[in-house]
Amino acid sequence: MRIAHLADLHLGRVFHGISLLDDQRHVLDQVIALLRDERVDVLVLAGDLYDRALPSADAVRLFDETLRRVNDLDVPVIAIAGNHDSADHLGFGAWLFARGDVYVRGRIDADALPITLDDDAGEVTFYPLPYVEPESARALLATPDDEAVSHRTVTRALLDRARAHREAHGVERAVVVAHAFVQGDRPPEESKRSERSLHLGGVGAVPASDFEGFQYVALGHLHRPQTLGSAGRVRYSGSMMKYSFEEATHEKGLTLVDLDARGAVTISHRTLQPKRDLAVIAGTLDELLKDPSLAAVEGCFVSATLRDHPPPLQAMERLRARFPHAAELHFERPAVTVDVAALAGAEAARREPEDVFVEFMERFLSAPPDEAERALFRDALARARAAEEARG
Ligand SMILES: [Mn+2]
Repeated sequence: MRIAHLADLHLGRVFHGISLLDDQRHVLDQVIALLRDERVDVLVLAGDLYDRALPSADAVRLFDETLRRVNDLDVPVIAIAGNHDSADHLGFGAWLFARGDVYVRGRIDADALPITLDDDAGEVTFYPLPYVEPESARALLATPDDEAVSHRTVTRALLDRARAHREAHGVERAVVVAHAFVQGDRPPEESKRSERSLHLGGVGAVPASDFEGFQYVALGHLHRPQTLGSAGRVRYSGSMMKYSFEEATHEKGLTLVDLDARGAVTISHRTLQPKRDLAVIAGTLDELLKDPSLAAVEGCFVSATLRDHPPPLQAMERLRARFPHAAELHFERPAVTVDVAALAGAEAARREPEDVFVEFMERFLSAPPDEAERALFRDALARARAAEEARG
């Protein structure tokens, strides 16, 4: 059986105020082509299908359209909720969709039943572990009130349930689909910005060894594609696209898993090309606007760090003349320390405000303000004082 493992679609994501819907459609087109050309038997979506619990109408339409296109290829879909999804919204009509080979698992209650598909060698059973807040799993797991429930205890309970089912039904080939923060031997490099705080202080982590004994574990949540554990059967496909500048160097894609008759797996990563890639650039504004080697990233979402000193005026506007999708702008500060507390403290109160201003400018910009800047400051000061007096 050939499984396509895709995760963290985050449909409807807005990136620095820009809708990514067209970019997402562009990548999903490639997913559809891949399912067809690579003769995939089942598509697994390991959570965070949507970016928000209440996705926009456009995002819902894109997912609906995608399901239809996959269904037209006669490829079954197994999808679980991630921490960005609403389990109940995602679970709507799931019992009905199952009749069309679309198996959606939102909640972890009795509805989160395993799914069994056939290939020439027999049956393969998929155990869905949708994301769940530990506290809301308390009743279901019958945890005593005085006992803490963690992501790990919930995951272990659900895996126990899967193992019990497997034993009772003599399941030989079993695949787990989960959305969780799973840790291998080494702590994963992961962008914190692109994830909600699922694992503050490592509390939410589940060791990869908890998943032992299954033929494959299709994970979602961490955005960097990575295989955990020595056996190579526990894997994050990574997110469908780059969703933060920390992911700029990731190679996004989906994982193809070939599960043979005896339950051995062969894994390969298939790259998905973004419509607009992400680029992180640095230099003076002039360099960035003229450097011919940056022609390749003109169409990218750009995060720029400017080394100009002092920072240039209207920097973003000027940057966008060449990089229309410039999204982030940082200014590299020279290595000076400004003791703001001292400048604003009791000693400063005894000095002339303009002298404090000059000192601040000297330290911060390594040059004293010119006459025009001094005039601007005096004007601002006069207006601030007038406003203060008016208030009485
Ligand atoms: Mn997630």
